[in-house]
Amino acid sequence: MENVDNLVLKLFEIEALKFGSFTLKSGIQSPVYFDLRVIVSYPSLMNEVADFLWQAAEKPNAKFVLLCGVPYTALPLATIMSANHNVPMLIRRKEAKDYGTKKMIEGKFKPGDTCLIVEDVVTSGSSVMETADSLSKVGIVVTDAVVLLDREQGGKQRLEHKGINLYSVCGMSGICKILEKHGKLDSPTVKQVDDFLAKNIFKPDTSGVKLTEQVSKKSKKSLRYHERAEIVAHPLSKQLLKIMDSKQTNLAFSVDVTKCQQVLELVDKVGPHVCIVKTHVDIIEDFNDDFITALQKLADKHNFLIFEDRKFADIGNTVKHQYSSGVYKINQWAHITNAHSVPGDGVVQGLKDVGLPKNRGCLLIAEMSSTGNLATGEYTKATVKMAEEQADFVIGFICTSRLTDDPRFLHMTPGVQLSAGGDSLGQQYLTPNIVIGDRGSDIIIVGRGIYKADDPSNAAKLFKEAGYEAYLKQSVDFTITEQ
Ligand code: 5BU
Repeated sequence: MENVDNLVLKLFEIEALKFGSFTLKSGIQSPVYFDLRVIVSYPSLMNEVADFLWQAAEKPNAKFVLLCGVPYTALPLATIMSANHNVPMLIRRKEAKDYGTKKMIEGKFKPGDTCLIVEDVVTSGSSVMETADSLSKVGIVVTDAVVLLDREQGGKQRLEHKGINLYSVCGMSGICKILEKHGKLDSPTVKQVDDFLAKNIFKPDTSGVKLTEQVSKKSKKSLRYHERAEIVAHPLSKQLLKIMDSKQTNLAFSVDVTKCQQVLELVDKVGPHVCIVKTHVDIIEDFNDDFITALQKLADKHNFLIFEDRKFADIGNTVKHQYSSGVYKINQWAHITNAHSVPGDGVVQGLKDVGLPKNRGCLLIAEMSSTGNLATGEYTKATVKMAEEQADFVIGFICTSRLTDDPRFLHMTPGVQLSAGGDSLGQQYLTPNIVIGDRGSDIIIVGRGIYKADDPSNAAKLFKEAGYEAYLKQSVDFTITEQ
């Protein structure tokens, strides 16, 4: 077994460790970049790295009966460890598409099994956390993770905060020392790396906080959908952001008509232009289970999520039943639902009990579009706090403007028409440009503006274009690299 100095020198030689000026995924300039993807071209080095990883986890006595590599670079490393030490492996699917119908974890396991997560580089720790979240959703226990290179930017502490010990083969400062000792790095570069580390630490607790600080310091703009899709932890948010990115739309269609056939016809016409179809199933006169099957087929055909606008507002025990039983059994088919925060966080907890096992997500109603509504000020603030505390299930808000810069939360705004105004019952309308561009929301929710139009498909296309254009103006496309 060679020592760590030799390993670091080899990684430097094959340019897996690079020094210079790099734009990271977050938009931050970094003097160092680790690109471990290249090691697949050096099989004997891969073997060595796998050995180092095994030792790093074995020495402190990490407890595990399974291994799982974080896709993609760590997959071959975990495979070698698994084969060499005869420890079964799991594969976590990276793609969120079709989530809900496909298994996210491949391989054999039983609830309570312990699993070691294997990773190539840790920065904030969010990729390890995401993998741990997916594993724990199916009952696998994760207490340990091992990484080849720790960028020493707070990832270890953040993981510890979540109950995961991180063992590393080497850290950023150790790497610099070794390379300096062997004449590969000069001291100004080492100093630059030290300065960078001192200023760029991810704080424990809220994922994405550091990133957001950086983004909002640069501008008040938000990240592009594809960048947010990489950051968010909830698979549904990921799926939604990917749909928004690929279909170039931030339009949710509120199909508030009262016959199944009408709903289905409208959704089939409008489907190509939307990322979400929002229902009020309790206004449908001839509701039946076949309707749901047909709606799900349209969701597959046109690639959108279904949001049942049920607005739960009772104690946890009651909403749990309202969400999963009765005629509508909402948790069985609606990807997203929503709740008022007025009962306190028991409402979220109750919904979560029957929603999370089905990978559902919930929006909290932090603000409303109707005139004279009481969801303002301290109520809105407390709702945001509630969402932050239940971020494994709460994926965002119904609101009239952006409430937090935390990129995990999706802001969805009803009360949208192509010109501002209102109806006779208190609804107030703003335009897509105001909602997305000026107020920084993410998704426009449009009902009558589409289904009352002479040509609903064309109306949806106009909303889609207006919303997407506003988004392009108010978001920033950072150069993407892997870290
Ligand atoms: P409209 O036809 O575009 O006005 O429909 C708006 C939809 O959004 C409708 O289904 C409402 O129930 C829903 N809505 C809203 O308008 N305002 C709110 O504050 C909330 C929901 Br919460």
